[in-house]
Amino acid sequence: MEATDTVSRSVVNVTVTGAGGNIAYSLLWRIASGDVFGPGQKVNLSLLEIPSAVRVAEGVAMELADSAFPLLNSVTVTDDPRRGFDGANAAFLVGAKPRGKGESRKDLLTANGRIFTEQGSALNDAAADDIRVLVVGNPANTNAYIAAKAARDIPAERFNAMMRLDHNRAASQLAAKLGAAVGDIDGLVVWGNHSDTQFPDIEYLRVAGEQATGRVDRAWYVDEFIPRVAQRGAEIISVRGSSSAASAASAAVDHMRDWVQGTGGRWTTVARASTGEYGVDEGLVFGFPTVGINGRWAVVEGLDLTEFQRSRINANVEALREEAAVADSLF
Ligand code: NAX
Repeated sequence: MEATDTVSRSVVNVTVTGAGGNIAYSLLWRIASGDVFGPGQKVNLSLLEIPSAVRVAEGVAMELADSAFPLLNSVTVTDDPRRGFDGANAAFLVGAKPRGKGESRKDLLTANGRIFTEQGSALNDAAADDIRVLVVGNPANTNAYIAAKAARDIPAERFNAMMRLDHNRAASQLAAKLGAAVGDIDGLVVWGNHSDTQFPDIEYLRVAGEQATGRVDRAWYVDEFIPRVAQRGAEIISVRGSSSAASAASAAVDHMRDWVQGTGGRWTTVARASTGEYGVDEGLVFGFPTVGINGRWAVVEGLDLTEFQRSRINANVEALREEAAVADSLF
């Protein structure tokens, strides 16, 4: 079945995990209002939670009903992954186990490895052929790597990790710095991992169609912009008192909408399994410059890389290689 089929179905089946959490509380309303699949597309929502939070998800489902969305065909709540992903055309994997006090990165990967193995396997058994999976829960890149591995019959390219929030943060910072409209920013990419090593890259930046890299002060770019984008999540926590939720949901909407409906030639950042592009190890879920065409992603290829770019990209390859090695050793 062709990937573009999703938009032509009479009803699209959409699963959201972590449905009782903060991001879902914003994301579900945007899906139900038509922001992802279009203003004429009906949706069935399946809310997947862990048993202790099913009651919360049921309350969320009640509020969705009270919102009387004309496009919302049905809402179901479950703690059974196979039921939750039954017939799914799109899945937002938002729920994950956060790092507890004193837990190492390996502990975090182990706990999430279990969740994403189970969900990958359930997707494999239950989802529709045109399934698109967006992993939001952290560590997003490696969780997507694990889920893709567990879903043996689903092509790995159908598992993405979300780096659109990093991309949107970078675009917004650049627009403010250059006095430009954020909608005029293009040619931007955030390479690598959704973590501190991520590399927001302005080497190909265009503003309103014009090459604009030279308009950005190099010292600001290296010393302020890159670390600010990479640490924006921590900055939001320190100011707001809790982690990014509405902006993360908005980025998830942007990502899935562009996957289904295309980017009209504009670049975005998509983290998905490398097929060896730019020397990135095959299989690592890596943020690349990407365009969306006819329901599919295409990595922007053939870009020349400077030494600076190469070293930043390599730092991400090494970090993701280490995470993948831990994940591989667990299963
Ligand atoms: P919350 O703690 O508010 O909600 C998470 C929900 O997931 C909880 O209701 C929990 O019961 C549920 N859950 C846990 N394990 C589950 C499982 N196995 N199946 C189904 N549901 C499960 O977190 P929230 O603020 O919504 O954030 C969710 C995830 O997004 C976190 O892992 C967070 O780190 C990650 N983020 C990722 C971002 C990205 O750019 N990729 C940015 C925002 C956010 O930090």
